[in-house]
Amino acid sequence: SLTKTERAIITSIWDKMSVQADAIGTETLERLFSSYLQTKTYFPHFDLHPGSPQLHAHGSKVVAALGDAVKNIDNMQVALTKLSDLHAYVLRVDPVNFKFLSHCLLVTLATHFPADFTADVHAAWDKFMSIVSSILTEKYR
Ligand code: ZNH
Repeated sequence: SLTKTERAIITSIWDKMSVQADAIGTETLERLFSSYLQTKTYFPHFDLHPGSPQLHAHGSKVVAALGDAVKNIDNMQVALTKLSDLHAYVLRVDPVNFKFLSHCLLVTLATHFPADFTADVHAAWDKFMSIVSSILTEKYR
């Protein structure tokens, strides 16, 4: 689980990214769909061209969900229950894709906040995203 220092790092980066949630979520998805083409297969009903309204809307939702996790950092499992059910039972996203999405978010954070993105910040966010990802994939058979 996350140390006190890691929690502080995650919260402080969240404060910066929350005010540009749309831009960060959209860029994360643009990077995901251009680097890991197979991830597009989960969104046959979306217009996935860079900057599309659906990309913006979905990117904002994903970042908002990360915000819920940050705000409930001591109780993430409970906060993410509904999303965990959705990904496991309805969407059935192959867990490997969570690693790709996490990577794309980290790259996006690094480009938006270059001065903040130290090795410690990188490591804390990597750990946070792997905890969120394991909660979202833990109900898979
Ligand atoms: Zn997911 C959906 C989050 C990952 C795919 N998602 C979703 C949502 C959210 C999320 C919030 C919305 C829900 C509602 O509406 O209710 N995700 C998330 C997160 C993550 C994720 C946080 C990580 C960390 N996903 C993911 C992946 C994938 C996905 C990796 C693949 C690739 N999702 C998805 C889909 C959907 C979702 C497909 C649905 C969409 C629509 O709208 O249709």
